[in-house]
Amino acid sequence: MAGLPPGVLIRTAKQVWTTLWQTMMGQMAPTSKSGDYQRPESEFRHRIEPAGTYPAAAHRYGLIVGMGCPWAHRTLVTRALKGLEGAIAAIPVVPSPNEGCWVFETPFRGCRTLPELYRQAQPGYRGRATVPVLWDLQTAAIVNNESADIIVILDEAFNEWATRPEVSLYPDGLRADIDRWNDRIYHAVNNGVYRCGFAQTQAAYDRACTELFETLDAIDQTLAQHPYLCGDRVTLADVRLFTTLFRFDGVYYSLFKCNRRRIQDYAHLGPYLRRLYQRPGVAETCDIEAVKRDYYGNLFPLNPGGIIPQGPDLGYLNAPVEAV
Ligand SMILES: N[C@@H](CCC(=O)N[C@@H](CS)C(=O)NCC(=O)O)C(=O)O
Repeated sequence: MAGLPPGVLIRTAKQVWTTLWQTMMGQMAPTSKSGDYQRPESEFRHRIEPAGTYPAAAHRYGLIVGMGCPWAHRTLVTRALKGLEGAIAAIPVVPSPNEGCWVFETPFRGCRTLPELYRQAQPGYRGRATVPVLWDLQTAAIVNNESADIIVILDEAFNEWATRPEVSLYPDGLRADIDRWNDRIYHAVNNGVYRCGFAQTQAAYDRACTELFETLDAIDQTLAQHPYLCGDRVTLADVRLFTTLFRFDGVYYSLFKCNRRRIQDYAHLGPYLRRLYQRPGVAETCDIEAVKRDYYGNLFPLNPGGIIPQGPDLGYLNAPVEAV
């Protein structure tokens, strides 16, 4: 039988590893003094406007997306719900585990990596090269790199080319309600799972995890009353919640330690996730194997061995759903 390694080895390895871990986590996940994860602000915030620099047009814009990323996924779900797949291209990137950045599947405008493209579009750019990007193919410019803006743009600006223009995900009458859910869900759920996973102290993790599950419980109660967050119709609040819920049982539950409960064990959240998943075009935007590969394979400080777990079984998402 192999014995335990001698104490001195454990102590040395722990010390070295902890120092490295803190350094890498600091790079990957900027934190406040108390160890709470803080997400950097997006820098490109232009709009699509009729007489502006970026007017609406078919085939002029593309979405640079990574399939694992929940923020990029929001834009693909919105594009699908509106039926904009034919008018707005998706330009895929995949994470490079050794370089810590996104790389194009096939070189794009002579660039191999996304940071190169950001610097081509804005010489001297030193911020993070994140997805999603709403990219102007005509002028080779970054229109916007904030998913919260891009989904509003996709909802409003391209109706002329949408196969489902009647779908309005941010209608005037519901905006206050949608915004209220967005604020709450962003902090406690969308970013909340990252605050759990990237916490660098026990207290920061406990705060994030408690808030996450209190919010999920409250949402579950709301969904007992009506099928979507704001009533009978799907809105951008649902789109924003959906991409986190889709990743929850497969990744956040284990890798980010969000393991008080699985989504599929909630009375209403599980059926809600399935209801959204089965809306036309949405399942095609969902690739759980890519999600698992991207998270488990690339967040080295959280999973140094890079081993990708086999489960869970998400077959319930394909089970028959009540009329939507
Ligand atoms: N505020 C951005 C956040 C996007 C974001 O954090 N994307 C991550 C992937 S999940 C990314 O591209 N990270 C690359 C990096 O930070 O270098 C949004 O919602 O659009």
